[in-house]
Amino acid sequence: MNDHSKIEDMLKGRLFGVNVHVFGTLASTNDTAVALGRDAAPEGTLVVADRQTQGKGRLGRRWDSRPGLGLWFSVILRPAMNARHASALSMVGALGVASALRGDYNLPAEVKWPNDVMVGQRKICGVLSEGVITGDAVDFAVLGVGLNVLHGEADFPEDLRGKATSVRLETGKAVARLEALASVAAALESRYLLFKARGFAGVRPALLEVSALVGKPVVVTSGSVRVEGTAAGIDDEGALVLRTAGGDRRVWAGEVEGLALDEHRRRR
Ligand code: BT5
Repeated sequence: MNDHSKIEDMLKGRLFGVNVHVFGTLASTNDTAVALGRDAAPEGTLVVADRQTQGKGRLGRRWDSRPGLGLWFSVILRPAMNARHASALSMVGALGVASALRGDYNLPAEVKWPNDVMVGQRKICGVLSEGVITGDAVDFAVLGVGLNVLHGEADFPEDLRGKATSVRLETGKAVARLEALASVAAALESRYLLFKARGFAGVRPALLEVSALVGKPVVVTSGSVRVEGTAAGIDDEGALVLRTAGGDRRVWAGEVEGLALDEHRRRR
């Protein structure tokens, strides 16, 4: 039995996994999923690769996707939604992964707005959603998930050591990637269906519960704009609400850095 039929078997009856494509090497599972989506592949189609040669992060960044160690996959989504709200899908994805890590591996996983899953200060998973847009509407979207599963410390490139972690490093267990895929796909599917039925408001409470930022002092940069404040929450449309000296500000996209507490105190 190969991975393909094992995965199909594991996900039988589920929306996520209705169609499964398994590859040894791909440039990016997101790119392949977009190509399949343009070819009318149905919602729930899953594209999994053992290795990506050009795994993508946001804004042209790279996702380190070595063979044999991680879960690198994308799923095709066909939500009826306005393009303006497409970024919410990353948060739904990050929530799904964090829920799976909490529920099945007992890890204190948190979502760092908008698309990182963290354990402590280290990133264990990144999520990248891409929408194919016609006019104002999302024609279809692709949700890409990179979860580090079997990495030891030395398996990360030098610049990520100390910043990245894996299921194995956190649990001490060599969890089979197929098992992790079943767990993550099921959790993603349930959060996505909730989002489809009730919109962002349906997932917001769970997201707030596992937020790595709420209540903390942060600095958000978006291009050349830099906003400093306390993360007060996430609003009904997925924007981060920052309490700043000049009042509350909503931030739609950006990079978050924690402001060290001592720095925070010094500045007050
Ligand atoms: C992300 O971007 O975190 C989204 C990553 C999505 C990857 C998946 S894998 C399957 C699918 N197909 C793709 O081509 N992509 C998706 P961003 O927030 O921009 O973070 C990127 C940054 O994370 C990099 O600049 C590194 O600092 C760090 N990073 C790269 N590889 C990592 C890894 N394996 N583990 C932890 N951190 C990593």
